[in-house]
Amino acid sequence: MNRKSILAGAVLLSGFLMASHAHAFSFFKCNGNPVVWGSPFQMVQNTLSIPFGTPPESSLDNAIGRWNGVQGMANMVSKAPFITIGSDLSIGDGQNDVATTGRAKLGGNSGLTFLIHNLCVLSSSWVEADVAVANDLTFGRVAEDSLTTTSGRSTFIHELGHAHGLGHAQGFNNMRASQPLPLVGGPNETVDVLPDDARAGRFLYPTGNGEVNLFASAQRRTSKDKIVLNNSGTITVCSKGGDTITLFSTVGNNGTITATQTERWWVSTSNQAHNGGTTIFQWNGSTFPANTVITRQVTFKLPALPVGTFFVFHGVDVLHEVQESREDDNNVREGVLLQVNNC
Ligand SMILES: [Ca+2]
Ligand SMILES: [Ca+2]
Ligand SMILES: [Ca+2]
Ligand SMILES: [Zn+2]
Repeated sequence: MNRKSILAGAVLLSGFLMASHAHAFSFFKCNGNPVVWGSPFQMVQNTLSIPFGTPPESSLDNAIGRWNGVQGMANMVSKAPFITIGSDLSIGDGQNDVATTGRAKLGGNSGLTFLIHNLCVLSSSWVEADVAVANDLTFGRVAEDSLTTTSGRSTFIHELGHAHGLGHAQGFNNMRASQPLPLVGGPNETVDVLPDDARAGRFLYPTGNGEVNLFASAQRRTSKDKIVLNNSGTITVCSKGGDTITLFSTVGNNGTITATQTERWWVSTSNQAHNGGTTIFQWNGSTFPANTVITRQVTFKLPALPVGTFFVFHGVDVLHEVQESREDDNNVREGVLLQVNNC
């Protein structure tokens, strides 16, 4: 006998209580035991709504790859070698469907995951997870210095978190109940599993392996639990140098190991100067504990700079002191411009 649980935005209908672990992440529990998949599960792609070779497919593939990329967490999710072509995903057919569909069918949500579990006796496990994402979202790359509430990439990573058995948790993470979801920096993929999400995955599906990774982000979580840009607008300064500026700066550690390294802030007329540029400040020896996201206000005096308009970058481990699982998320373009006037 199976029971249905529906995870919908912030609405939860379930036979189980959600358990919060230590700080933030949450998961389903049966008789004190986490409800998990007994073995890896396959998602069946609906190619009518997620055609091969399209941005929705790359968003889905990215979400699968990012969850499986968490070291210390077993690879649980993959795509089935077969597809469906019907217009609706069927719930309760024992097959894990994934599709995009009209938002109205999702109760106005960006995504919905329908989870079915075995009857809870002493423990229980998942038997079906159907994932649907609204087809009015945008599925392309999300700019690191933006705030988006319409990203299919972010939504897929969130819904696949539910498919693993995670509930909502409010933090600088993908399992937040509401958009925007935070991003990592870098010129490549900006949607990734964030520290609290990774910790949850390692808790439910542990392999015992460790991971080393830091990243920079152009977003922060405020004391009122909003995700906002660290910096925005234009800061005007004098070319002779000496002006003091203050920047919010976010570093996350989604690995399992505390890392100490060197951070740098720099400017460039290029918006793709993720390396190089003109250094405006460097900070040696800052430490970031495992599974944390830390935002600080950093205040420093500017050097003399040429007249012009510059993009502002912030990087972590800029001296390559730490070998990481991902190096392409270390340097972020902040959402602010520096206007240097002749004076
Ligand atoms: Ca199904
Ligand atoms: Ca590194
Ligand atoms: Ca990194
Ligand atoms: Zn959700």
